[in-house]
This record gives sequence, structure tokens and C-alpha cells, in this order.
Amino acid sequence: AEARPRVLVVGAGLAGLGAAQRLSSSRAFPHLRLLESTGRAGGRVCSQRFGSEVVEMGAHWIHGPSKENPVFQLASDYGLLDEEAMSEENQQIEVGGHPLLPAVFYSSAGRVLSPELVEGVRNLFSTLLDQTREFLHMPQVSVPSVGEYLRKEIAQQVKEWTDDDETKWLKLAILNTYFKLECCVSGTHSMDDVALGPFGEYAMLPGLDCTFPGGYGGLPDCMLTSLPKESVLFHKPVTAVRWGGSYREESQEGRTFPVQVECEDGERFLADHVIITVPLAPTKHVTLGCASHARPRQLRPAVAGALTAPQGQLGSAGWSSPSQQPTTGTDSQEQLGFLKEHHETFIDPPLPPRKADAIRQLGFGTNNKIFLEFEQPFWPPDCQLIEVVWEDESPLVEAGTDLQASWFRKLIVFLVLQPPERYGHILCGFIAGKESEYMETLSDAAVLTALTDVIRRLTGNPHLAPPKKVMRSQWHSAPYTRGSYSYVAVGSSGDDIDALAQPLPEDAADPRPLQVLFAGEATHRTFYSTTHGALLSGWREADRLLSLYDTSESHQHKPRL
Ligand code: 6YU
Repeated sequence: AEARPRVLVVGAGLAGLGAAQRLSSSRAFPHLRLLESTGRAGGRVCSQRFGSEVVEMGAHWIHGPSKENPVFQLASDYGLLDEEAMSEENQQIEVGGHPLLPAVFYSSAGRVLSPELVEGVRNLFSTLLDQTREFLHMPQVSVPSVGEYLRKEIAQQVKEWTDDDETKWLKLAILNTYFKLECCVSGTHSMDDVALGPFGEYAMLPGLDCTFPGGYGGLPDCMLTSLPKESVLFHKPVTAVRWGGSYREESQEGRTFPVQVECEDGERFLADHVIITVPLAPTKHVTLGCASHARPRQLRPAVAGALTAPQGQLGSAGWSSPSQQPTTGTDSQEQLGFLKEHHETFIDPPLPPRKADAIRQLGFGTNNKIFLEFEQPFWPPDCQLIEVVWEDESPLVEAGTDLQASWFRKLIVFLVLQPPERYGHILCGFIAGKESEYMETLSDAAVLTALTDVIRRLTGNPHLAPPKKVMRSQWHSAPYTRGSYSYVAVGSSGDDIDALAQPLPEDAADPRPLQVLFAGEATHRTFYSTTHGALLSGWREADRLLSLYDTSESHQHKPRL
């Protein structure tokens, strides 16, 4: 058995657990170790107690829960889903990634917006968004980003609107809410950062998105239980992966290993193969805040002229504009994502240029959740979604950059956790981008105060009782994640995802092949940013090793997607 290959898996998220589970079910890999930096399995699947209930700090839904979705399959096999989610009917529903829930739209002017008005704007936005997916196989795109395309189209449409000025501005404000919502979906600061050409490559599966009644964390827990106990080591942050070497164990003469993995505590592990599943964390330089003064709000140059209402008109209609004080943030060079931040020192010899470029170019942004528990709901009984419209905003007008004064404006959607008989009155807000990263730096009390003010303004009730409890995720500050999930940024494409997924050494004829393999959501070309993408990527890399050793078992597994 000692001559059998030794395999290390770095990271116990769904990619790492999936790879380890598949390898450990084969007799070819009795020497398997899973090294996890934190004290728990699951990574960005993270269910936590909030009072007497469990809420999701990370992944929330199974996107497209149907036969082709391996997370759905595994969760069904483990009995973690309810009957409704398992029903054939649920699996056949096609919602194109945007399930419609009964929603109420509150505006910053303290009024509830007409559902008819909102529906018309929503249809316009989703039609335009669908159009962005059509650029996939086109050799050239007219603008580089999804955001710019949407704005250009909106600027055209506005010219044909026959509404009065107030309605026009209100429709633009609603559209701006949808831009921010899309930032949460893509995990990005701005849709101007998301590449237009490859946007349609993200694939959606049928099925009405469902949740785990007992918490998403049940899935990694079950997967962990299926692994040999001694194979999983927690609190083992890996600091270096050395490959292409010839490492020998003192106790074992004659056998050398090409890979040596070193942990923060100095412990070293030798192996024939290592599967790295740490989050992408690219070395993109992001500027937080503005060095001196926030810029006054201006019409974006590309669309100036589409709507010519003077800025003063906004004020006269009773809208307050964000204050233009100096920001507290200074220009800082933030590095997002673990691998983006560390790949230059983490892997030795360093990654080949094509792979390093891919890591640099792909996007990895922040999307956080803020849970608020209320004694009494301020929303109507059948409402499952609260959306927020800032009436003085428009996608055609540049947003203010004063994070301290206006971070909370980026939080435009709250889910009402269902069913209320179980959860009581808990809202789950989503906030993406630099505002989300800024929010992480605040205290719970500061977040609670800011959001109480927002909700009082939205409801027009200055005496509304504040939430009794708050809890939020802080994915950008989490040292082994450094953000939420990947996206295909302007300047990158699906080819970068594939380049990232290529194992080392690159030369397939190398006598010691597949020393370093790469999995994780950011390595799945069509399902990046999801749990099913992560799981499939882990299976993909396990299958690569199973095929290398040509075990007949490798062919018995479910087909790869
Ligand atoms: C989904 C959803 N969802 C919300 C939020 C977040 C994410 N996702 P992991 O990070 O899990 O594991 C790596 C491990 O490695 C980890 O345990 C580390 O501790 C460890 N590690 C790191 N460094 C190490 C070291 N040095 N040594 C040792 N160990 C180390 N996905 O399907 N449904 O509802 C959401 C959501 C707030 C943060 C999500 C959702 C994303 C998933 O959570 C995520 O992809 C996987 O869990 C990642 O697993 P992994 O194993 O790769 O890494 C067109 C177009 C648009 C494209 N986007 C549309 C899709 C929308 C995505 N949906 C997101 C929405 C929510 C709400």
C-alpha cells in the first residue's frame, strides 16, 4: 500500500470535500489528507445560529435544483431537502436565475411604489439583461462591460419615454436598484467591472431555487462524515506548496515525492499530488473610498444628453443628494481573494505566466448579508422581498463615492426569512461591492443605527422600533476567503477560467504528471460562483487522478457536467 500515491487536498469547502470524497471511495488512494485552515468544514457554505434559528452567512440557495445539479442530487440523497424542493414540478420550473417573490418596493421618499410601475421597469431591465447574454459568440462587442451596455441601451430608451419628468426619474431610480441587485448576483462592485462578451457563458439549470430547511451546512457535514476521520486536519493553514522537487522522508528510504506542502505551524506533508481549492483572491488593486473629496454627482459621459434635467431639479423635487464630505477611506491597495493575494509566495516554483495572468484578470468581489431581527414586522404579511429605491439616483448619473455617508444606499434588497412561524421577523439584506467591504469595518451598533435610520426613512415612520438584533457576514475580512465569489471581469474570459484549472506541470509528458491540481468555484467555466460549480470542480480533479491511475472505478461515477 505504501507505493500507492499520496494525495493532499487543500481546503474543506465543497470543492475540497467533493474531491476527497470521490478519491477516498477508491481503493487506489488510501493515503489521502485534507488540510483545512479553519476549525470547520464548508468554507463559503456557513450556517450559523441567530437566536434560536439557523441562518446562512454564505451560500443561500441551490441554484437550479434539478437532476443535473450535483448539489441537489447529493442533498436529496442525504435527505436534506423538503418535499416541495424534491417535487418533479419544482425541478421543472425555469426562472432564468431570478425567481419572482411577492415584493414590496419602498422608496427613500417614504412611500410604497406602485407594483405596476415597478413591474414595467423590471421587465425592461430583464429584457436588456437577457440581451447581454447574446454577445457570447460574437467576435467583437461594442462596449466592454455589462454595465456600459445596459446604460447605453437605457439612454436610448429614455429618449422615447413619453412619461412626465417625475415618472421618468422614478423609473431610472428603480432601474438603479436593479443595477445594484445585479452587483449582488455577480458579486461585484459595479456591473461596469463585469465583461460583456463572456457574460452569457454562465449557465443556469432548471428548477426553482430552494434552501436547506436544516441549514446548508448539513451538506458539508454529511460529506465530512463519509471521510476517514484521520484524513481531515483542521486548523492547518497551508503557507507554501512546493512542486517539481524531490522530497524524501527520513523514515522512508528510496521513495521521493515531487510535492511538499508546508503549514503555518511548520508541519510539512510530502505528496505525489496536491489539489488546491483555496478561493481565487486575485491581485486586483481596488481603491477604497476617495483620497480627498467625493466627486459631485455628474451625468456619465457616455450617456450625457440622454436626460437633460438639471441637477437642481432633483433637489427641487424634494430629493436629498448624498452629502459630499471627504471620505474617511484613503486610497488603499486592497487585494481580493486568497489566491490573488498570495499566489506569488504560495506556490513555488511560481505559477506559469498564463496562469498568473488568469488569476490577476478574473474578478473576485464581495457580497455580504446583514440579518436584522424585528419584534414586529413593518412589512405586509404576504411580503417575501423588500426592495429599496433611492429616488435621487439613476444609472445615468455617477454615484457618490463617499462611503461613510452613503454605504447603506447599496443595500437594496431584504429577504423576509420564510416561514415567519419558524423564523419570527427576520430580514436578510444583501450588499455588494466597496460599500459592503466598508460595512465590514463598522461595529454592529453602527450598522444597526444606520439601517434603523434607512428603514425609518423608507417607511416614513421616524419612531419605528429598531431591530432587536443584528448579525452580518464579513467575507472580505475573512483571511482565508478575502471576498465572496468570482466573476468574469472586463479583460478576462472563460479561457482564463480554463487556464486556472490546468494542472501543473503543464507538460503532459512529464514523468511526474498532475503534481498540482486546481479546483474551486472559480475554476468552473460555466458554473463559477456557485456551490454546484465548486462541487463539480472537485469531482473533475479527482477524476483526473483516477484516470491517471486508470482505476476502472473512475468510470463508475456519475457523468461529469
Ligand atoms: C450558490 C448561493 N450565495 C452568498 C455568499 C457567498 C457565497 N455562493 P470555499 O471557499 O468554500 O472553500 C475553500 C476552503 O479552503 C475554505 O474552507 C478555506 O478555509 C480553505 N482555505 C483557504 N486558504 C487555505 C489555506 N491556505 N490552507 C488551508 N485551507 C485554506 N452559491 O450556489 N448559491 O445562494 C450562493 C452566496 C454571501 C460568500 C455564495 C452561493 C457561492 C458559494 O458559496 C461558493 O461558490 C462555494 O461555496 C465555494 O466553494 P469552494 O470549495 O470553491 O470554496 C450571469 C452571471 C452571474 C454569475 N453569478 C450568478 C450566480 C449567483 C451566485 N449566487 C450567490 C448568491 C448567494 C446568495
